[in-house]
Amino acid sequence: MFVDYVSISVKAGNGGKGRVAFRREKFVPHGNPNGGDGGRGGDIIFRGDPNMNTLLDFTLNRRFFAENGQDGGLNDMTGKSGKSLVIKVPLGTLVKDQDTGEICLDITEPDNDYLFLAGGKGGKGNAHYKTATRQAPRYAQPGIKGEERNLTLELKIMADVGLVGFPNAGKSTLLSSLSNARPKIADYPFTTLFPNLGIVKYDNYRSFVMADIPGLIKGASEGKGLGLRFLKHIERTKVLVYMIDSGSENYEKDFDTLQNELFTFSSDMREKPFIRVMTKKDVLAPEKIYNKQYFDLEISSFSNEGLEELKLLIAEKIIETEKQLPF
Ligand SMILES: Nc1nc2c(ncn2[C@@H]2O[C@H](COP(=O)(O)OP(=O)(O)OP(=O)(O)O)[C@@H](O)[C@H]2O)c(=O)[nH]1
Ligand SMILES: [Mg+2]
Repeated sequence: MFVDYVSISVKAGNGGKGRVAFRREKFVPHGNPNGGDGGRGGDIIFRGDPNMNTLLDFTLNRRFFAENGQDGGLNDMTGKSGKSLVIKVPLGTLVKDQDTGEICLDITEPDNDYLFLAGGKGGKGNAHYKTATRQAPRYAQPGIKGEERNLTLELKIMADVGLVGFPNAGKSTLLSSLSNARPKIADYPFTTLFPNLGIVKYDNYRSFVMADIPGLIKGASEGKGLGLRFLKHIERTKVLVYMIDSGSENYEKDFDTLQNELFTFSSDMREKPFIRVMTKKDVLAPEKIYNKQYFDLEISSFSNEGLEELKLLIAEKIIETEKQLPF
C-alpha cells in the first residue's frame, strides 16, 4: 500500500540525573562529594532511505522515543548516554510541525543524517557543587527533559520527470518499457492508484528517475478522480511529459485540459519544461488528420517507435534545467 501522509510523535531522551554521593573514608563523617553527572539523552535523527517509497510503516508505529541518559553514578562516574533513535524515511519526505504546519526538515539527500531533536543534557553530580564554605553539598542537578514534538510526515516523491495524461493513455506501459519498474497495466481507466517510480538508463552510465502517476481527469485539481492527491508527487520533477492517446478526438483540447489542471493545482507547474507526446502510434488511424507539428514526438510502447528519442529528449531537458539551477 502507498501512504504519503502520516502523523507521528517523537521525543528525544531525557538527560540523566546528577548523583549525590560522598567518598567513604574511615574516620571522616563526610568524605569528598563524588556524585557523577547524568548521561545525555539520545537524539532524534531522520535519515533518507533510497530503498523506501512509502510511509506505510508509520501507520503501525506512530510514537518514537530516543533512549534516556542514565543517572550519574558513584565515584564520579558519568551515566551512560541514551542511544539516539534514527527514523528512516523515504527520500522526498517533509517533516512538518503538526501544530504550526511549519516545514522543519526536507529529506532529500540519500543516507544523510538530519539531526532533529538533541537529547536533554545530563544533570551535574554534587561533585561540582563543593565550595570553600560548603564541603558536603547535598545537591545535584536534575537532567534536562528531552523535547517532544507532534509531527506530520508528508511524502513528495523525488523524480526527474513525471508522466501526465488521462487515464488509459499508456503512462504505466511507457514506464515499464523504459525502466525495470513493473506497474500494473490494464485496459481500463484508473488502473494506477498510486505513483510508480522507475530508473531509466539512457546511456552506459547515466540515468534519470521517472514517475508515473494516476491518470488525471478534468476537475482533478478540485479533487475529481484520483488526481489531486497525487499531483503533489510531480511538483518536484524537473520535466513533465504530457501523454495524449492517438485515439483522442481533440489533441489540443486534451492537452489544454491537462495543463489547466496542473496550473490550477500549482502555478509552479508553469515554469516546468515539458514534452508533448502522442501515444499508441501503432493504432493511429491512417486517415486521421492532425497537426504533426503539435507533438514533439509520436511514440508506441508496443512497436518501440520513438522511445529511444523520447529518452534522449527527456535527458536533454533535465540537463538543461540542472544547468539553470543557481548552485
Ligand atoms: N496499441 C497500444 N496500446 C497501448 C500502448 N501503450 C499502452 N497501451 C494499452 O493501453 C491500455 C492502458 O495502458 P496503461 O499503461 O495502463 O495506461 P495508464 O495511462 O497507465 O492508465 P491509468 O493508470 O489508468 O491512468 C493498456 O491496455 C495498454 O496495453 C501502445 O503503445 N499501443
Ligand atoms: Mg497507469
